[in-house]
Amino acid sequence: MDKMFCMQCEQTAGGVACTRSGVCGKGASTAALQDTLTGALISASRDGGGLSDELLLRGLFATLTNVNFDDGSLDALIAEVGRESYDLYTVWDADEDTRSLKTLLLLGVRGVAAYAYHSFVLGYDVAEICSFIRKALSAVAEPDWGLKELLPLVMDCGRVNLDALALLDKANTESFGTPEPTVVSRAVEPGPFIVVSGHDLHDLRLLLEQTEGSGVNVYTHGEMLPAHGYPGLRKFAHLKGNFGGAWQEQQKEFDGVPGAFLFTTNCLMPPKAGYADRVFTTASVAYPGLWHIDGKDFKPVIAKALELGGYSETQPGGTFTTGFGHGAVLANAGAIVEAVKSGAIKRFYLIGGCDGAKEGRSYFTELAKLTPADSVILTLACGKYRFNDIDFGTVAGLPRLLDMGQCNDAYGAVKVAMALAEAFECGVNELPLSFVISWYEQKAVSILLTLLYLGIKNIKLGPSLPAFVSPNVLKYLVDNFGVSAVSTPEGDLYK
Ligand code: SF4
Ligand code: SF3
Repeated sequence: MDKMFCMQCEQTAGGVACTRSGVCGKGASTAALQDTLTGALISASRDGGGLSDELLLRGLFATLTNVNFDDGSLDALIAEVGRESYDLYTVWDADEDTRSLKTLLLLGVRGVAAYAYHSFVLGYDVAEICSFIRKALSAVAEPDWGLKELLPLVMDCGRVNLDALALLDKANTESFGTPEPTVVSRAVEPGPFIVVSGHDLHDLRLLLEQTEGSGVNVYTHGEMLPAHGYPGLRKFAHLKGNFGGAWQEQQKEFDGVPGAFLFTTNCLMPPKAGYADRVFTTASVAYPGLWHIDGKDFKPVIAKALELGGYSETQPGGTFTTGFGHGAVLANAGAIVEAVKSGAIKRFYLIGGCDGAKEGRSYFTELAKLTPADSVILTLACGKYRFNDIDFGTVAGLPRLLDMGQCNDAYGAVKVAMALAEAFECGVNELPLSFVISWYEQKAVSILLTLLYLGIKNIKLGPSLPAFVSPNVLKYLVDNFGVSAVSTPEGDLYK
């Protein structure tokens, strides 16, 4: 099987589509199986015949970028769904506007599904969210639907994603407490250790419980960094700190490291021979040859960490600060409002979203560095690794850089923006607030749709615009929302 068509992420080949193999490392057979799985989920959504919410979400999660590279596990998922697959090439071959809107909808619900899955595993009711996902998947297979029918559904996807994010915010804070500002060490202590990557806090808690008293320390990686802010997770003394930097550095940073790695969600890169024997996956993540943990018994990961033994001496590192979720930021709302009124704070920048390997992403570092001393940078998701090791100083008694959490915590940024608008009795678009969003994978697509649903205008999107946005759909986004591609850091500073 050598035919594939995938344009779902920002690094798609030539800015158009991966058609022979994925820039992410995904092979053509894997891409074809992900299409078959998606098609089977579409068929199941159309026939209304009792596909469980859990399988719907788990299946969609397996199609996200940098999650599942394993044909065997995708085959098993397709068999579990047990439906004849709707042929996605009828979408890819449609006229460009239909293809664009159907793709936006499909990728949007992939993002929604990922957020809902995290709530589901914490025991929260995702039935309403799943019912929208089924409706959206059904729409992808409507042969005669065009702009008139699809555009409202695309916008509605933003609304449902807001619900999914709000539910996840509730699930996380009820399960682990309200995040508190926390300084996180980047040093690695001597002795055996496990590094946990991805977004799933539930998996992290299970691992912390299972490693308690074992002599194995636990470190976060990538999007797991904000876990340190939660009282219910930081109470584990062996949750020591954060390992490494941006996800796209993993092939360099993991090489030869004497610890075990556990991926709970994206972003997994194809592992190199120098460390593949110590990488484990769970939930929707899978890669051929890696040990997959089903059933959440992490004994093999713990055994591997003990076998490798860790470092004999402390590996030095600096610190990161995290834990400025909406709870912590809004606890300072009075001081922030006063600082804006007195002129001590003149502008807020929301610089957040995904990271990635492209050179153009240095834009986000440069922009953050250029922000003036009387401004606050709100950030979230893994794009922050472009600048979270920089000391931006303080303003009005607060750090200038406030890490609000994972992409999963985007609801917090929305809440803060709404609270500021209320305090100043204006709309969000009237606030001195710039949205500069870096995107890479499908969760960022769903967040963009949420920001549009909320009527937020003049979002800067980068490092490039999605390949699946047709000229007409782009015109709609520009005319109605002022969405634009990032230009230069200097040029975008006050826009
Ligand atoms: Fe290409 Fe991105 Fe699809 Fe991977 S996920 S095949 S890099 S478009
Ligand atoms: Fe990052 Fe992969 Fe999107 Fe959660 S971890 S934001 S890219």
